[in-house]
Formats: sequence, structure tokens, C-alpha cells
Amino acid sequence: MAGNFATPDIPLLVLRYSANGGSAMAVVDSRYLRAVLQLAIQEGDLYLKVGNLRMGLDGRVSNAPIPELSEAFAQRASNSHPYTVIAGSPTGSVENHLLNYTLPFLALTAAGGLFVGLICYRLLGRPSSPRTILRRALEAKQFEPFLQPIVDACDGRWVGAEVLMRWRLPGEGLIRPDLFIPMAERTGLILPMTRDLMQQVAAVLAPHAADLPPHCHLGFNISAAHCRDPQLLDDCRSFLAAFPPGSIELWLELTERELIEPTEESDQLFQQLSAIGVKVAIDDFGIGHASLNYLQRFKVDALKIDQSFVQHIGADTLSGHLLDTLVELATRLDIDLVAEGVETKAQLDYLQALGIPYLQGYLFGRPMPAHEFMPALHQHRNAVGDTIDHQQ
Ligand code: G
Ligand code: G
Ligand code: MN
Repeated sequence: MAGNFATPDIPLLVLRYSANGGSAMAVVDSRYLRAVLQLAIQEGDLYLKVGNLRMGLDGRVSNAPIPELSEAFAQRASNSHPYTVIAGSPTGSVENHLLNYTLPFLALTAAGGLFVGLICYRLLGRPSSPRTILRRALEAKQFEPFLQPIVDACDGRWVGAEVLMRWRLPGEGLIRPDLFIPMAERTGLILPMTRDLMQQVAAVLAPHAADLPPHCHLGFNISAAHCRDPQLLDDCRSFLAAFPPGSIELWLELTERELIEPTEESDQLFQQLSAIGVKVAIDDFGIGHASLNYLQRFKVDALKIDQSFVQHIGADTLSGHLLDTLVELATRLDIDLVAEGVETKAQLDYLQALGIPYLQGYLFGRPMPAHEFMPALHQHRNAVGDTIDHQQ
């Protein structure tokens, strides 16, 4: 019944049992029934049907026909009492249910899959661009300075060193610069890489500044990109500032293989570099095409004669003539000369006789890790001292 006169809005389920001229009645409040119905189902509709009346989940009693429940329809009649329970969902509700409840779950699954995928991708080592590989190597401090001594041609004393970059790749050992410098130049990473190299050299050598040769030459190779980068000036300033004033000479080696385009910008940069005492050398000189004009425009302080000339000493007369001409040119322009790639005593004698003031090559020392430079310098000094003592 939809209610009685005491509680007209609250339906009641009444069970009457008659026997022996008397009857007993049990009344169940619909609020209780409703709670039971709601507990019995999570999705869809549920009706309790008694006679031609039915009560839905909303707790209302009506004799209107039950709406069509085409999906997941189920009907169960009680064996002991005259009531039926009817369950199901109206047409289209399954799709709605999927949309409402499964879609977020599907999205979550997709996101989880993507996340796991990304982790695998990282762990398996994703294919990276050269720039990423170099940048990671730089962050991991894998680029190291190696120092090769530069000596005074007259007495073989060490006057400084050229800094050569090496890539210490875990599992691969040392990688030669020819293999990665071109990539570093193309990606622009050569700028931070050189900066890092300068900082490392300063950190290793500055504590021994008093022990270095006087006005110790320290040469860094720079690329065309550096000449368009005003930060080079700051990098050089910081490098010089790490040492007591006047204790070192900073050299920048510009290779003749890739001549840089002189512009107003580069002119200004080189003037400023010169003003703070930085020297400029043309590297691998003789195999490119630097003109006199070029040498003057960059206020070049030294030429590093390409190894090929030194290697041909004695083998062909042309190299000898070219070396003569270079010495003459350097004297006229008041430019220093460094001969590179000196490997034999014969080459040393020849270059000495020509009057080339500075030499570099395996004969005097191979490129060595920066931290080995000071011990090697001491050893060299002891050896030279011994020879002088011996001669006296
Ligand atoms: O170091 P090695 O002995 O392999 O030198 C090979 C070449 O790599 C040389 O031509 C040298 O000028 C170049 N190189 C070495 N270190 C540097 C560097 O720090 N910067 C640039 N731009 N070139 C370098
Ligand atoms: O910057 P530059 O291109 O000048 O680099 C010097 C290169 O020459 C480096 O690769 C260095 O290892 C190499 N080198 C230095 N001394 C000698 C030498 O005596 N013989 C040979 N073959 N190579 C040398
Ligand atoms: Mn060089």
C-alpha cells in the first residue's frame, strides 16, 4: 500500500496471515525495503512487485507498468510469498555506463602504459641526437684536458703547453678530438666545452702557479664559432684571473683549416682579447690559405707551423725552402713561430739551425692528462739540471 492515514507518504508492505477465524499482520516500513533494494544493486533499476503495485529504488509505489528494461533483464518470484523482484537497465544505458565508467579507466590504462614505455625507452638507451650525446657527456664531465709541452728550441726548457681535448667515454676509453670536435662545432657545444676545459686547466694548474715556467704559455684551440661569441672574452678573463697576474700567457690557437670571416664583431673581439693580454696563434699554418692581410687583421702573435713541413725535413727540399720563407716572414711581421710534430733529433737540429724559437712534438713530450703535467715538469727540470751539472 502507498501509505496509511498516519504516514500517508511512506509506503508499507503488509503481510496478513489468517487462520482459525483470526489473523496476524506484519508491516514493513518501505524505508527499510528501499534500503534493501538499494543494497542489492549497484547499476540499473530494481523493482519490488506485489500484486499490481510496484515500488522502485526511489521508494515510490505506483500501479503504472514497469518501464522496459531491455538490458540485463532479470526477474525472480518468491516461492513462499506473493512478490517478485525485477531488475534491468533501460535501452542504451550500457553504452552510457561504459562511457561514464570505463573511459576514465581506459585513459588511465593508456597513461600507465605510456609511462612504463617511457621508462623502458630510457633504460634501453634511446637513440639520441649528436647534440644530446655531447651535452650529456659535458654534464657528466667526460671531456678532459691533455697537455702537450711546448719547449724553447735553444735549450729544450718547457715554456708552456697546448691543451688538447679528450673524451673519456665509459667503456670506450679515450676518444680523439678529430672524431667529436667537428660534431661539437656543428652543434655549437664547442663553446661550453672549451669553457669547461679552461676551467679544468685553471683548477689543476693555478695552485702550482709559482712553480710553472715564467710567463707560462697555455694554448687552447678555438673554433670559428668562438670568434662570433662575445663570451669568449669573459672566459679568457676568468681563466687569467685564476692565476697570479703575469704568471701565465693565454694563447688562442685558430686553425688555418677553417679561416674565419673577419667582421666588425670579430675585429672588436680580438682587440678586446689583445687588450687583456691574450695572444693569438694561427694553427696548422702553411696548409691553408691565410693571407698576409688576414694575419694583420687578427693581430696574430704566432704561427704554428703545420706538422707536415716538419715531417718532410730531409725528405724533400721544398719543405726546407718553405720553412726558410716562413722564418723570414715571421721575422718581418715580428711574429713568433712554433714548429709542431717534432719527432726526431734530426728535425730538432734543423729547426734549431733555422732559428725557430719554439717547438712541440713527441720528441719532447706526448699529450698527457693535466694532473700529470706538474710531475712531468719537475722530472724534466731535474733531467735538464743533471745535464747542465754533467757538462760543467
Ligand atoms: O689532440 P690531437 O692530438 O688528437 O688533436 C687533434 C685535433 O683536434 C687537432 O687539430 C686539434 O687542434 C684539435 N683539438 C684538440 N683539442 C681541441 C679543442 O679543445 N678545441 C678545438 N676546437 N679543437 C681541438
Ligand atoms: O691543434 P693541432 O692540430 O696542432 O693539434 C696537434 C696534434 O698533433 C694533436 O693531435 C697532437 O696529438 C699531435 N701531435 C703532437 N705532437 C706530435 C708529433 O710529434 N707527431 C705527431 N705525429 N703528432 C703530434
Ligand atoms: Mn693546436
